[in-house]
Amino acid sequence: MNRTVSVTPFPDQKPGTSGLRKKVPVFQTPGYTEAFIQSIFDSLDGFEGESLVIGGDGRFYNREVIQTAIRMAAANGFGRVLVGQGGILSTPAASHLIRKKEAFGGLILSASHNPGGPTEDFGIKYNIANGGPAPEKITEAIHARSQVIDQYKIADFGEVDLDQIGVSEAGGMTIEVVDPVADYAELMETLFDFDAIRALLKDGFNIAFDAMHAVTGPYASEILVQRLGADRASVFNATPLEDFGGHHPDPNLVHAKALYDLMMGPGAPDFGAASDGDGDRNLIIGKGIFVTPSDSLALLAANAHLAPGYKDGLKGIARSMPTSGAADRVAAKLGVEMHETPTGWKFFGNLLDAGRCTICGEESAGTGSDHVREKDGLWAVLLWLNILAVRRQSVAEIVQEHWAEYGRTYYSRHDYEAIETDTAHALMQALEEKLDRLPGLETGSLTIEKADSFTYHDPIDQSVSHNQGLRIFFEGGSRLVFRLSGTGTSGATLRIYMERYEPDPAHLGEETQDALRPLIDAAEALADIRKRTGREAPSVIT
Ligand code: VG1
Ligand code: CO
Repeated sequence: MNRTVSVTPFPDQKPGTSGLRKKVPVFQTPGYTEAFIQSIFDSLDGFEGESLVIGGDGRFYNREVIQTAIRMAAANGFGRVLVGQGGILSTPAASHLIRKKEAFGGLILSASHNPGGPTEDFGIKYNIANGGPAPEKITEAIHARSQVIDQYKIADFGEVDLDQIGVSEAGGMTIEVVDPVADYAELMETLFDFDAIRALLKDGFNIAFDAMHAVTGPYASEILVQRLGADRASVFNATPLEDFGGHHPDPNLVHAKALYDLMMGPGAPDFGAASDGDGDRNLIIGKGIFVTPSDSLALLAANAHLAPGYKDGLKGIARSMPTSGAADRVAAKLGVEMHETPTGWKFFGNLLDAGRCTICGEESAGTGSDHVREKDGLWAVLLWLNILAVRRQSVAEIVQEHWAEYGRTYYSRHDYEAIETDTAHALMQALEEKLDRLPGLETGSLTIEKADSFTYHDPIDQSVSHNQGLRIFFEGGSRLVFRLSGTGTSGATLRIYMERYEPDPAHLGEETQDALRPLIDAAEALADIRKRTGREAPSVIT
C-alpha cells in the first residue's frame, strides 16, 4: 500500500558542488530526507517502470536512508531498484552500474571526504542516465521544488534485506541487491593491462593503499589483492566503518598523514595511494615524492596511451578552473582539445558525452575518464600502476622527466575552514568589487595582468554558469584563485588556489610553499585574509 504524507518545505535543501550535504541530525529531522528525495523525483520526467540505482559509502545513516529511498521509489512508480549489497556502492561503481544496467538514474548517498557518524555529515546526490551528477538545470529544479513541496509518497512494506544478494518484489517493484564490486572490477580489467601490473608486483614492486576505513576497502581488496596479487598487508584500513574510524576520509597530506610519513620514511614502498569516503578521489605518493593532483592529471594524460583502454590516444583533456595549467601543456603537445570547467564533476558530463575529452581532473584529487561519468579513485591508481608497469621507472623518475619536458607548475591550495558565512562572503565581495582596478597593480615582486570572475559557457548545451571563482593572473603566468566551497556543512570554507609555472631546469626542485611565497603574500595583501577572518594561518594546506 502506498501512503501520501504531508510535509512542509525545508528552506535549506539547495544542492551544492556535489549534492545536498548536511549533518546527520538534519537529515533525521522528521520528513527532511523524504522531502528532498520527493523533490528529486518530482523534478524528473518519465521514470515510470524504469530502474533506479541506490547505494552509498557506508557511512552512518546509509542503511536507513536506503530503506526509505527504496519505499519511495516504489510508491513513485519506479519498476526496479538496484542496490549495492550492504548498501555499499562507491561513487564510480554507482556511475558504472547506472550506465551498464541502463538505469534511469541513481541516488548516491555520501558526504565524500567529510567525516561520518551520528553528529557528522551525510549527503544525497542524484545522478542521471549517463551515470554522472545531475547538471545544474536539474539541481536547480530540485531546489525550486523543495521550496514548495507539500507531500511525499512512500510504500508500506517491511525492511529489505540489503545483505543478501538476490532479487525480490515489494510494492509492485523489483528489488535487486547486487555485488557492489564485480561489475566495476570487470570494467577495470577491460581498461588496464592486469598481466603487466601483476608482473610488476611479482617482481617486488611494493605498494601501499590506504582505504581510510571507507568504501574502497572491498574494491581494493578484490582488485589489488585478489586479481593483481598484491600482498594482503598492502591494503590498509580496508573495512568500511560507519564513522571511518573517527577520521576524515580525505586523501590529502593532512588526513592521510600516516601514508605520507610511510612514503617519506626509510624502507618506503615504491608506490602509495589512498582514496576518500566514496571512492572517487585519489592521492598518489611515490617513494619520497608527493605527486600533486594537478601534476598527476598531466602525467596520466601524457602517459595514458600506455594502457590498453587508451591506446588510441585522447580526444581531449578537461580540468576544473582552479586546477593547474600543467595538463594544458600536455594537451598542446598532443594536439588535442583542452577544456576549463567550473569546480565539480557535473560540468564534465556534457564534454564526455559529446566525445570532446577522454580524461578529466580536479586539483582536489579527482581524476577520471570517459569509462564512467564520475571521478574515480581506484581507476587513477590502476592507470598509474599500468604506466609504472610499462615504463619500469620509479614515480620520482617519471615525475622528474615530465617536469624536464614540460616545466613544473608549483601548486598549492590553502583552505580556511568553518569561518563565519558573512565574513567569507564579505571577503569575496570586497575582492570582487576591486577586480577591475587590479590590472597593472604591483604587489610584492608580482604585477597583476588581469583579473575576473570566472563564467563558464558550456560548449555543448550553451548553458552559462556565473560566479565560479575569482581569478587573478600575474605577468609571467602565475595565478591566484579565490572560491568558497560548496560541500561544507558548517559555516563557510574559503579556498585559495596558487600556481606558478617554472620552465627553468635549474629551479625545478624547490619546496612548494617557498616557491609560492610571493603568491601567498599577494593573496594576503589583496584580500586581507588575516584581518577579516581572524585566522593566522590556513586550516589545511594541500
Ligand atoms: C570539493 C572540491 C571539488 C570536488 C567536490 C566534490 O568541492 O573542491 O573539486 O568536485 O568537492 O568532491 P568544493 O565546492 O568544496 O570546493 V567529492 O569527492 O566531495 O564528491
Ligand atoms: Co568523494
